[in-house]
Amino acid sequence: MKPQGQIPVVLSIAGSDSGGGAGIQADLKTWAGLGVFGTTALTCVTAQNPDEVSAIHPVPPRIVLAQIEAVRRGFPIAAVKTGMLFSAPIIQTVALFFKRSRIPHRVVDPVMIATSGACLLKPSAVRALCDQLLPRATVVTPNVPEAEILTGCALHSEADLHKAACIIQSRWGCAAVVKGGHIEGDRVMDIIGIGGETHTLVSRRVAVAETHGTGCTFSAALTAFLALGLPLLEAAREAKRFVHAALAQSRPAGSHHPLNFAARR
Ligand code: PXL
Repeated sequence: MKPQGQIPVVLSIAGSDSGGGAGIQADLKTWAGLGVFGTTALTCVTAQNPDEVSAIHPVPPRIVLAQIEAVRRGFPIAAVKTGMLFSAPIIQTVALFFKRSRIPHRVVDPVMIATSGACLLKPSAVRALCDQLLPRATVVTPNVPEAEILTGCALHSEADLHKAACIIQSRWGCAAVVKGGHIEGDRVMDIIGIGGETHTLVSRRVAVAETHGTGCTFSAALTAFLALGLPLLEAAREAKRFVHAALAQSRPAGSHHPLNFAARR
């Protein structure tokens, strides 16, 4: 049967991961299976595989803007996500776009450090992220180390994650999904702060050798489900289910274990 009607268009403003597991590549692979049409504005070219980032080449902010504007002129963008933004001038460019464009769903994945340890956001750009982008986000999706930097609090427990989700909501007026994967335990708790309340999403921890790209994939899936019309809490629940299946059904690729973007949920 031929699908009917319009397909929602989504935009990723993020970096390229030559290893194919994270960044723009993860976003497009996620979106291909979820029934949305993915478009991109590349912020950085990175040379990397899951073990190392060996080079980062930022794209000039005017070229980032030109990509965004070309997509905007061509398509009605239902939802946008940001990933690796790297520098304050790129963040300023994206923040201005958020301010002017009024796209209904704006997901900010505050990417700072790769799982391999490489720095994906210059320390000097954290202020621009907080002051210019977060106030214009609908939802921000930090992991534990990112939430610690955003809130200035050490996070060790589920109660700490709830506290962080509350702080983010009240400080920047956006919803928050604080992902608890870095906190040890056989279950993974993600805390959603929305409308002044917090909710807990729980999944069984998958014993895996590699988690490279899980953050990008979660925020991409969240963006897709928002574009498809799900309310935020439901969209986050479905996005978590997507990442869990992609981890649980991972297949080896050489010595690596990339996410299975075509996993059955
Ligand atoms: O997962 C964060 C991330 C985002 N964007 C790019 C990356 C990574 C992690 O490696 O490479 C381009």
